[in-house]
Amino acid sequence: MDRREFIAYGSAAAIAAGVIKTQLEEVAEAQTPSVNLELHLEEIYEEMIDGEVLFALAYRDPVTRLVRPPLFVTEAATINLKLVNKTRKPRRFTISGTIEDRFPVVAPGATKTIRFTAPAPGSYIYHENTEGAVGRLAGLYGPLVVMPSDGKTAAGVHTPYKDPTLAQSALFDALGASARFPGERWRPELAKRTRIWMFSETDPELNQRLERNVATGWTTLKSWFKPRYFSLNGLSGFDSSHDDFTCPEGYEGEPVLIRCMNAGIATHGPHIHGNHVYCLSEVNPATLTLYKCQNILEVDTWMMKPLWRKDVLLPFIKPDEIPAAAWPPKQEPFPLFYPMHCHIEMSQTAGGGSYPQGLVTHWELLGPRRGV
Ligand SMILES: [Cu+2]
Repeated sequence: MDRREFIAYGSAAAIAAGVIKTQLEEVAEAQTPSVNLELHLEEIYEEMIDGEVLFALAYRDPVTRLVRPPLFVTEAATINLKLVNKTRKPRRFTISGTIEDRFPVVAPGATKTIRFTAPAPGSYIYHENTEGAVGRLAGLYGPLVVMPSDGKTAAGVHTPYKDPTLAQSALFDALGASARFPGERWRPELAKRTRIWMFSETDPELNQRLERNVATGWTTLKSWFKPRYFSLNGLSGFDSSHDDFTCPEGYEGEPVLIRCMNAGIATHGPHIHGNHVYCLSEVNPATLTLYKCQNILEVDTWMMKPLWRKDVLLPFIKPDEIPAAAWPPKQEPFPLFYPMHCHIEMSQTAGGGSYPQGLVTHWELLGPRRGV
């Protein structure tokens, strides 16, 4: 494979072309108690939003060719994960919030299958950690989503968690069954009702050191790392704002779960317009282990420190700035577009100043409640 092909496969074009398995298919496959997964660790070239082409690393699904593929599994499933290290350095797989050196190092050119039990239902980041954050900053990361085998509330309503808390149950029970949340329940069987927002950032200096295969300086990384690109699901600016896998869209009353994750080393503050979101799960800052919220906050900005995961629910209700008497709007045509942008402003640029080509996307309210 030549350099040009690497660039093509690493870009959003491969995702948009529909040559990959949909998330829905992956969800269906995840129902089996034992899953065999395979990830190849590769050296690739990736095009940044301003046209700059950088050396990078990535986990790749060898079948779909998708880089940094989301892995969907069911709680307590046995996962047999075959790792093929095609990079020039030893690599160790790890999962956020678990023991750092739990899995063996895979030598360059070697293949190893590791076996583990899926952790508790929730959102996780799989990544590489032989040199601290270097592996994931160069692109060796991806989302691991664990779904419950039975996530229902006492009232029989689906949630993404095992034994949902009282607050979580109250929220999910109210969706589609209250004046505040008219419409539908959250529907786990529809891929579009769940989105993943994975944040990261890139400093070309680090990528160039890796390409030249010289010392990365990883022990002092925090003192010199200066990101020039900020990404959402590996995309930035215009690309992340128009990506089918990234932008939540739907009609009024079709709530979407957004699994936010931060693979980088910068703290991010996603901020959303149109609707507020409800925080469902967070991580313990010291251990990075997940917990389900006992008290659900309604927020328009939420903090994402390195390796944090936070699930939030975007309710898809009538935006507050539109008076009830003026709903549905007649002068402003649907769809209504609302931005999500990181409120830590350095992340809104690319290449040191090109705005707004950083960590940004939008969500689309396609129309009023369907069928009523
Ligand atoms: Cu704003």
